Amino acid sequence: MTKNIHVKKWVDEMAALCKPDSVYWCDGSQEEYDRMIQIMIDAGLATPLNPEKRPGCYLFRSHPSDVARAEKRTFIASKKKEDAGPTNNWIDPDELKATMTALYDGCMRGRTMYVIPFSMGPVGSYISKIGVEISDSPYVVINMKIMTRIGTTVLETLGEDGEFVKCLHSVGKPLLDGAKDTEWPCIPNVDDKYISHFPEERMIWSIGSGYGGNALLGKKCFALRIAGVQARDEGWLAEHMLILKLTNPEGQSYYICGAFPSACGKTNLAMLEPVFPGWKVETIGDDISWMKFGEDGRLYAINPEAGFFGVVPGTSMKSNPNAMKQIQSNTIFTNVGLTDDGDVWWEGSGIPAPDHLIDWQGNDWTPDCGRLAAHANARFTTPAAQCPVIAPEWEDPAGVPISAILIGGRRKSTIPLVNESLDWNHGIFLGSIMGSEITTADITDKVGQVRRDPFAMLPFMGYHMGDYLRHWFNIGKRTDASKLPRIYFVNWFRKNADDKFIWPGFGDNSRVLKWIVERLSGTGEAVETAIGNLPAPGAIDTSGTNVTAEEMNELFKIDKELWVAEIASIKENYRSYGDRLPVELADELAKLESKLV
Ligand code: SAT
Ligand code: MN
Repeated sequence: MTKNIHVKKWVDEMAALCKPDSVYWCDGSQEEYDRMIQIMIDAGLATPLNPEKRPGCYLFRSHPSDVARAEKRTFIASKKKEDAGPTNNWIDPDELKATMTALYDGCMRGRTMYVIPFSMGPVGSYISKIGVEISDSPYVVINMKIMTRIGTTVLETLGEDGEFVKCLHSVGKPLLDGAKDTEWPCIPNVDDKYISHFPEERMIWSIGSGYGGNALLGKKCFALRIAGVQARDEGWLAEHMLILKLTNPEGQSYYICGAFPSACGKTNLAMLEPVFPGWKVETIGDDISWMKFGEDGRLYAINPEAGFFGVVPGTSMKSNPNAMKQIQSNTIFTNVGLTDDGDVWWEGSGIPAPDHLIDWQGNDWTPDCGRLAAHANARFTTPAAQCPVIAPEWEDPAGVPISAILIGGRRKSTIPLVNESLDWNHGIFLGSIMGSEITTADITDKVGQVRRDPFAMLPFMGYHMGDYLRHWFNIGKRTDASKLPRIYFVNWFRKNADDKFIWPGFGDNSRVLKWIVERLSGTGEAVETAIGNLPAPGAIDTSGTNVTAEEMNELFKIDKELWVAEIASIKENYRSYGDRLPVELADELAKLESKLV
């Protein structure tokens, strides 16, 4: 329970609406975590893994309809439609509340309502913020315990009058007449799920899904969409970025953020093993960065999360040896294969497939059965503290000073391996044109076109994208230009004429990081071009790779024809911002056009 009358009043109101059998206030203890797991083992929803192979690990299988973020069902219900902007789904907040109140009425019958006080960021840090999630899912409780800091200490920090973000979540499946869960509870019909944000009220309402960002409301819903609005109003940045610490052989450390869309290897980059002796990468965060100005005028970042919710398929000793070690214990696996000896297996693990396993849908699986053992969006939830290369200062409440920001999507052409922005405004321009080519996996007729994903925030914007980019320009005006991080546009995914990746990626990306750090310290060589500063020939060390000088030229080739088409496509995208397009962006585009054409 709490002394905070606002929390108490809200919990009472939501209990009256959702009508749970009981209300339970989470204390955040290990004993409580174990009890939640036991409830789910007893219900057949959790499978303990073999303690000799994966101590403290459990496997869950979600409903096949509930395996990823539901973007179509994600709403920004600002009071005015134009404040949600062209990239968001909008419903009038009063109308949405009426619809959802009807859905919430009695939705927790037969269940326990868990009250989860949580802190995004180290408890008490000046950059941290507090939320309270109400949920009827013990799976949410255990995941929130790993992903955030939960429990009694958070309520104590909140005090009698502290501010908090209200996060209401229900799987939307009451247990009537003593019914028990027999499978993953959710609302199977996608169109009946809602993940709703009320930015002016700093409130989140979610119903119908128990998976990932739809249900762990501290993550994308709070730490990006709602915190984005708070950051705009309060003068800081809430970004979809990893945070890493790179130390050179001279012992100098640099803190670098990186914005990449989901499934572009952010977690891998955050714990990369550099190929050069004496260089070291340590991890601060793998997904979200909150940055505020310190007294010295520099931007300081914290990782608001306490765990990693990473994509499992493709994680291997080659792509991410540190994550492989990290998920050896105390980890929750969702939607991977279960081997006959009680371990987990997934595609792209680099481990030969066993002759038989139980797949993510609970069916017998053999290597020739033609189905995936693990769902493509299967996830691990694992404590950040367990990462073998976690930086000792990862929980420093003061944050870490950021020297550079990487940005990048998946582009098979046009965008070079790395491009240093000329200044802050040019960097924001590059951030605004980030994106990935639409692939056949996206099921639309726009295959091959670029979906612009500014700063990888497209699915995570809590307000108008044009206002968001304007906010970046405003941030730049608040300090000396020399104190702002430098912005680097990277692209690991450029392909050759045979449709093969030219750059090896993974650990070899440290070659690009090395050049960036050399630029920061003043030794790295660059040539200024129409699109930005590119590494001078030979400035990126490729010794020990198979990448030829010719391929390096290809990776940095500025193809005028492709850029003309690019500019036309950027213009079309900018038109969607209407009169909220920051004038600085139009200026940067005009400058680029005049330099190129
Ligand atoms: O499910 S989450 O939104 O938390 C993860 C992701 O899609 O990036
Ligand atoms: Mn993400």
